[in-house]
Amino acid sequence: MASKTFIVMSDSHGDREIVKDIKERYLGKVTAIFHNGDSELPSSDTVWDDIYVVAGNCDYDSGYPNSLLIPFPGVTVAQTHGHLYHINFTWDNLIRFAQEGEADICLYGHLHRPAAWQEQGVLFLNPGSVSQPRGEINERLYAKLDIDDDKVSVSYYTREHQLYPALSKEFIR
Ligand SMILES: [Mn+2]
Repeated sequence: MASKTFIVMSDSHGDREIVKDIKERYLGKVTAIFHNGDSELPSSDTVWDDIYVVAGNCDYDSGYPNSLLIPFPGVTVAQTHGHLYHINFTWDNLIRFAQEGEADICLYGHLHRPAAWQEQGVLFLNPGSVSQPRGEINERLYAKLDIDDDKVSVSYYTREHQLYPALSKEFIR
């Protein structure tokens, strides 16, 4: 399969400018752009044209799907915010969601903390919050995934589109 690049953001909480900024920077240059929920924008907003977006616990607009399962050639992506799978308490439900969809990559958010980890052959990715970080990494971030046949490279970027090198990580598929 040809290599793919995904841009992933989450938890922008009303900050439309950063969603628009990231979209304008990457649209047409990457395979796909994702927002994992809690945008607090109307689902009809044109900023969502060409972005895969799901509902967060702060999105009261019923136009958003709770989850998406997107089969790209050679890689299937499962996307959800995470609150419906109670990820504050357990990973079991999120892992089951990914497995049932036969996903290779599972994108989530909700915790406002960047994380990339592999479990039972699935790569789980939280891009952190692009507007309201929590935890020890006090940086507003989004993520980039570079996907090849045999590996996935995860990197994080600041809102100024600077690489945040401490979080770069590579996973064998
Ligand atoms: Mn949130």
